[in-house]
Amino acid sequence: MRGAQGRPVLRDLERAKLGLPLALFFCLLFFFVGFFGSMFVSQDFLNFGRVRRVSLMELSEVDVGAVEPATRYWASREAESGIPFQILSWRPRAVYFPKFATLEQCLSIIKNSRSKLSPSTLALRDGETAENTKGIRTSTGAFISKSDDSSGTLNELEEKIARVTMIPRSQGEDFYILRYQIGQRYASHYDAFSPAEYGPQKSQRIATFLIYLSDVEEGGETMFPYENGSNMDIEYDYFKCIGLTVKPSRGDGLLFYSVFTNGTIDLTSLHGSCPVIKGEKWVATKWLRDQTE
Ligand SMILES: O=C(O)CCC(=O)C(=O)O
Repeated sequence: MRGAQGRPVLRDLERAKLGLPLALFFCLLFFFVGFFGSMFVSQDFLNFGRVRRVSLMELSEVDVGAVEPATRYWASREAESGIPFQILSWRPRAVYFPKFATLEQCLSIIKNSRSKLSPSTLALRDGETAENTKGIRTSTGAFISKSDDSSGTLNELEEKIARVTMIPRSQGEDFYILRYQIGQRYASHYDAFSPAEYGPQKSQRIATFLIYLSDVEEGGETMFPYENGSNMDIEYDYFKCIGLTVKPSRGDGLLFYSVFTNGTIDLTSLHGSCPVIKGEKWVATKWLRDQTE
C-alpha cells in the first residue's frame, strides 16, 4: 500500500507511532460490531418467537371477547393440514379459506347441478307457511351427494372440509348447491335449529362451510349482521345487508360456527345472502352436524 507521495503507508504509520493505537482501535471496533450485531440478531429471533406465541394465544377461546374487528384480517396461516386460512371473526367464529377449490372443481359442480335446481325452501316454524315466508329465500338449489357426482369433485371437497374442520364426513349433510340470480337473496337467519322454535332435533347443525363457485360482479355478499355483537340492540330488518359482509370469490371457502362449544346457539351467527345486483352467484353449502344423522 502506498501513501500520497508514493511511500508505503504502514511504514508512515510506524513512523508516526500509530501502529499500536490503531490496532487497539480496530479491536474495539470489531468488538462493538460483533456485540451489537448479535443483539440485533437475537432480538429479531425473540420477536419472532413472541409474535408466534401471541398468535397462538389469540387463537384460543379465552380471548374471544377481547378481539376487536380490526384485528380480524391477520396474515394467512396454515393449519396442520397445510391449507391456508384467515380468521375473519370471533363472534361468530368464522374462518376464510382462500382458493379452497380449484377453478375446474367449481365449474364441474356448476355443470353437474345446473339441470337439477329447484326453488330453495325453508324449514318452517309454527305459524309459518310457504306463502307467508315468500321472499325470504329466493334462490334455486339442489342437494347433491358425492355419489351423484361421477367427477369425484364433491368427494374431494368433502374430504378437504373434514380435514380442516376436524368434523367427520359422516356428520356432514349432502352438499346444497345454490344459485342466486339478479335480485335473489336469503334474508338473515340461523342455520342451527332452536328446539324451542323447531321442536326436538335428532342432531344439530353446528357449523356451515360455504364454497363460492363463482365471483359476483355486484352484491351477493354473505352477511353477518350481528358480528361482534353489533346491531343486536336495534330493530334489525332481516333483509338489510349490514355487519360483516364477505364478497364471494370463486374457489374461496367460508366456515362459520352456529353454536358455542357447549352446544348453545351463537346469536351472532345470524347470516344471510345480500341480493345479487349484477352477475350470478353460485355456492356449495355443507352443513355440519354434531352427530351422524
Ligand atoms: O349464500 C350465502 O352466502 C349464504 C347461504 C346461507 O345462508 C345458507 O345456506 O344457510
